[in-house]
Amino acid sequence: MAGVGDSGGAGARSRELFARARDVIPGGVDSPVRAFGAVGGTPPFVARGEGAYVVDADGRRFLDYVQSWGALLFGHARPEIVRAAAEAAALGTSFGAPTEGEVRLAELIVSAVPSVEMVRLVSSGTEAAMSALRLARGFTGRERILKFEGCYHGHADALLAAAGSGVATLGLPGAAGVTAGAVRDTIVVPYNDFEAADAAFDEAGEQLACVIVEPVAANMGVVAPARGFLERLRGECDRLGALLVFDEVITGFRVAWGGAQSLFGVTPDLTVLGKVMGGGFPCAAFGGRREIMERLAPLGPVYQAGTLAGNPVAVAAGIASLQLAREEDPYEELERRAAGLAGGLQEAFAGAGVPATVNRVSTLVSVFFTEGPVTDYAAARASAHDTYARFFHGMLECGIALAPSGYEAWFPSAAHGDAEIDRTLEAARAVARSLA
Ligand code: KE4
Repeated sequence: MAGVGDSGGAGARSRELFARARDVIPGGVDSPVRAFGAVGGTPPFVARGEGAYVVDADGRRFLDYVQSWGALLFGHARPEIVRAAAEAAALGTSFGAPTEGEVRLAELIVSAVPSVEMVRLVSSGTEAAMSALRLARGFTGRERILKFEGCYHGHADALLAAAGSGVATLGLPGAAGVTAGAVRDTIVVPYNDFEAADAAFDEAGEQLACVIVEPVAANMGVVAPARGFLERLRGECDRLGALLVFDEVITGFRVAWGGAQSLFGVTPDLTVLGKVMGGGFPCAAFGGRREIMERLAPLGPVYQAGTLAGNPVAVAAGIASLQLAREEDPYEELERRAAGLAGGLQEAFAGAGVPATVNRVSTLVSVFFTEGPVTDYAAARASAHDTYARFFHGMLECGIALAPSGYEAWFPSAAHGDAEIDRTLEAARAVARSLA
């Protein structure tokens, strides 16, 4: 198996595939951030994954920190998850009828997430966030929503205002095709900005249906909630009769078994989930208090549906992923390694005299090339993303695949052992010196 070959770009097979892909798929990718737009070069096309590693179409092996954008808490192709999906598929891939697996996955989620009494399974985080928003509006009878600049909740129209992740990566104004009407009721303020949030609460008043927030921002890079910030949102929602929605698509089952809400002790009214709960398959969810969830069709008037919602193969993988999380309880070890990684990265940049801020919350890490601190989207945006691109390619040449954007998190999995962390830090020290 070839090692990492030439500098900075993909091998011949990936370049050939990318050329073919761009002929039939816009930008050659099925999700924009994968196209390397922010870092330049040609994306390696992945042929297979194994634990902490991926192997590309040219046989080059990379230590992978993308891990399907955080969906793989146990690394690529974890045998228990693969076996569960394969066995389920052999019994039929989709029925459009209720199945036992959906009940078991829903019971697992209810047992894990403090605020969730009932849950509805869907097929993507976007669908989960969009549906939670509609449910909040249906339950309260109100129309306005508050979101935070740099937070990303998928690509539903109302939530694409000032979004993070790929929208920020590509510097898109607010995503063309989104009508003024679609975002008219969306108020956007900076993350961690108490004054701006208070002003928004005063402006919206009792027109406010909900606040939707990433309890740990991970789509502007990783940014922790300021002390008291989540509590402020909780208190204001209670005062106004609005719902608090935590988007835990990334943090759910990633930062703790009970998600960020269990870490910070703030209980939302609705929770959006995805990624880890699907084990790498299209399976997401939204859930919350029974009185809210029972407004959903077929019980209530808020409509939401999906042909492949609760798909038996995806659900089998999700159950396997969550059973591993509950039985192996990887969080303490994951956090120890993430802390070692973050500390080592900060030392590498300091040692090379490169201005950098490494943010870590629990098991989530990201690097900003700025003196810092980075506590909101403006600071994340002001960091040197050209330097991030150089760092990205330097690490890729060392066989380490990071997110091709400075607005994303690093997702070390349970398969990233001490050897992987040490190898990452050795490479980071070398690349940091090349940045100075
Ligand atoms: P999906 O529709 O991509 O499954 O989930 C949307 C979503 C919702 N909420 C949060 C907090 C999210 O992070 C996401 C999606 N995450 C991005 C990566 N930061 C997905 C990667 C991509 O767009 O390709």
